[in-house]
Amino acid sequence: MNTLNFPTLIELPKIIDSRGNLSVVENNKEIPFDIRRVYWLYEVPTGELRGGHAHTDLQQVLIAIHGSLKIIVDDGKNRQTFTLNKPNQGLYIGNNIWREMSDFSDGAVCLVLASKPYDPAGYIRNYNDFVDKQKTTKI
Ligand code: T46
Repeated sequence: MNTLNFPTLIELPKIIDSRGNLSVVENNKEIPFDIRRVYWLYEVPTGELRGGHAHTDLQQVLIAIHGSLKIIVDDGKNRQTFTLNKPNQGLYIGNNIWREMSDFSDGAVCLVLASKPYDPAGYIRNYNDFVDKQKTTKI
């Protein structure tokens, strides 16, 4: 399975129509994995932070289907902040990436497409542990 190294933006189809626009994704087409789980973040209070963890074996694509949010992604060496604010753009996040979400706009909805079912044991929740693990992980 193709696993990209650092998070990257994916442009999604936007089918423009006078009746309203439509975007679509399919497994292994726009989304580089089989979608096994879908969840969404919404009604996030102003100033609230989410994330603050990494996954050893989980690929995800985040789409701000309404409003906007910021997301910091970090592989233990490099750190980048993305702003998600288009319903036809997704952020692909592969394995072993720390993520922190903030600055949710009022009414923002973030859809997340995930490659695996929910597994609480698959989270690394301490940043120093994550960085230490990255130093010993072969790429
Ligand atoms: C991630 C970012 C983008 C479930 O029961 N099933 C699920 O599939 C998920 C994702 C969460 N939960 C429960 C576990 C917690 O009791 O929902 C609660 C909130 O989860 P969490 O604090 O992990 O939510 P976020 O927004 O900090 O992180 C989530 C994902 O967990 C994480 O994988 O990458 O969104």
